[in-house]
Amino acid sequence: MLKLHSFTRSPNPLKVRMALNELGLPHEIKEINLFKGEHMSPEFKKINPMQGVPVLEDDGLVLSESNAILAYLGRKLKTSLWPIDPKLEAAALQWLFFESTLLIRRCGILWWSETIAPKTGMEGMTEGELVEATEDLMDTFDRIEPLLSGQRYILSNDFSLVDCSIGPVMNMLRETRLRGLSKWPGIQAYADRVRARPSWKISDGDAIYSSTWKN
Ligand SMILES: N[C@@H](CCC(=O)N[C@@H](CS)C(=O)NCC(=O)O)C(=O)O
Repeated sequence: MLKLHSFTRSPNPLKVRMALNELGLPHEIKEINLFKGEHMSPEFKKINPMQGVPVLEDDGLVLSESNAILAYLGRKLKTSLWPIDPKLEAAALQWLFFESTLLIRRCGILWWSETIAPKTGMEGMTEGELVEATEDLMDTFDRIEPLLSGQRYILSNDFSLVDCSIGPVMNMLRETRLRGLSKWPGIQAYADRVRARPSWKISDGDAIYSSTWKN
C-alpha cells in the first residue's frame, strides 16, 4: 500500500493528501510531527536527506517534493486528473513549477509568520521580508486573476492534480494580511472552490489554520 510521510498541520503534505483522496487511492499515513522535531531523527533522514515532508513510498520508490509526487501519481494512474497528451502535460508541469518558484515560498513566509509563529511562539520573519513577499504575491495575483476569473480551475473548468498544489497554497493566506483576497475575486472564488471539495475535508485541510488547533 502507498505510504505517505506527512504532517497534518503543514501545507506541502496537504497537497499530496488531497491528491490521494481525489484519486481514491488507499494509503497509509505516517505522521511526522515537525513541531516535535520528528523529521530530524536519523531514521527519517535516511528516508529524506532534506528532512522535510511529504515523502511518498510506493513499491520501492521513495519520493519527496510534493509537486513531483503529484506528477508521479498522475502519470502512474493515467487518470483524468492529469493530462496524457505531452503538450497538455507540459502545461500542467508549468503550473507546478510556477507554484514551487513563485507561490509557496512567499505564501509560506506570510503563513509561517502570521498563522504559525504567533500560536506556537516560534520565530517569524522580519516585517521587511513580509512586505516583500506581500508585494511580490500581489504582483503575481494581478497576473493570474484574469485566468481564474474566466475558468473554474487552473488548467480548465475541470479540477486536476495541479489544483491539489495551487489550491492549498492559495488557501494558506486566510489567517494572514492577505486574507480575503478581495482584490482578486477570481482567485478568491478559486480558493473557496478548492476548499469546498470533499477531499479538502477528508484530508483535514483546515488543520493548516492555527485557529482550528485545540492545543
Ligand atoms: N519543496 C518541498 C518542501 C517540503 C517542505 O519544506 N515541507 C515542510 C512542511 S510544509 C517541512 O517538512 N519542513 C520541515 C523543515 O524544513 O524543517 C515540497 O514541495 O515538498
